[in-house]
Amino acid sequence: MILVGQYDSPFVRRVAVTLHHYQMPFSRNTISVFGDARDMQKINPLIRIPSLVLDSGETLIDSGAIIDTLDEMVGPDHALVPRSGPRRRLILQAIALAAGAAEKAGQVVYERLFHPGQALSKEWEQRCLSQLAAALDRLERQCGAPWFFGQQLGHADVMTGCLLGYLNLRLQESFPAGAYPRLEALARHCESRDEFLQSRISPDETMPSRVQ
Ligand SMILES: N[C@@H](CCC(=O)N[C@@H](CS)C(=O)NCC(=O)O)C(=O)O
Repeated sequence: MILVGQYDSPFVRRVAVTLHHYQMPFSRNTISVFGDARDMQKINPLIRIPSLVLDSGETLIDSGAIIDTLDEMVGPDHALVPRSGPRRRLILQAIALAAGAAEKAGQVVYERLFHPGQALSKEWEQRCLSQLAAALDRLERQCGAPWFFGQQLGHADVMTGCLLGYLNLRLQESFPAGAYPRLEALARHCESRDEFLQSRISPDETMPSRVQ
């Protein structure tokens, strides 16, 4: 399998963490959505990451849909979410909140990249930042220990851990030290795991500082 995208994307990273956790071998294609848009579009018409190219040649897009397939491949005894029931529902809802927060954070980062200075829409930036803050407040209230839902690592931890890694990298102001103690503990816990260490964001996987 080939994972397309760079680890400074929380969505690519969550797929990488899951692949490592399931001990599924994969190689990487680290082309950039901004620097290599034309090549990227041949893989995903939306020019978005992640994509996962299966050994059969089939290409999957969207982290949630990719992980759904990985769960099926690894089987229900090892998947990071139960196949059915209330716990599955709780985990999927926490993922929706964390993934939505990651999208809001990304929109702030993109607004600042594409519309620097006077062109930046303060209203849009503010709206996204307050949506992100409200999602973090909710996640903080729901978050357990050591893992989001108790004693076992699950997909909610993977998505939330990747969200927090992204905020630390690109939008530190929205995740200041001391503001979200439970999430901070979860982030530390995640980043000390092998799956996360193997999917560490490398210094050469970066966004451009400007786009034309
Ligand atoms: N719902 C998608 C979100 C993916 C996403 O937002 N990817 C970003 C990188 S973090 C991207 O491709 N951005 C480029 C663009 O949207 O033009 C998923 O879960 O895979």
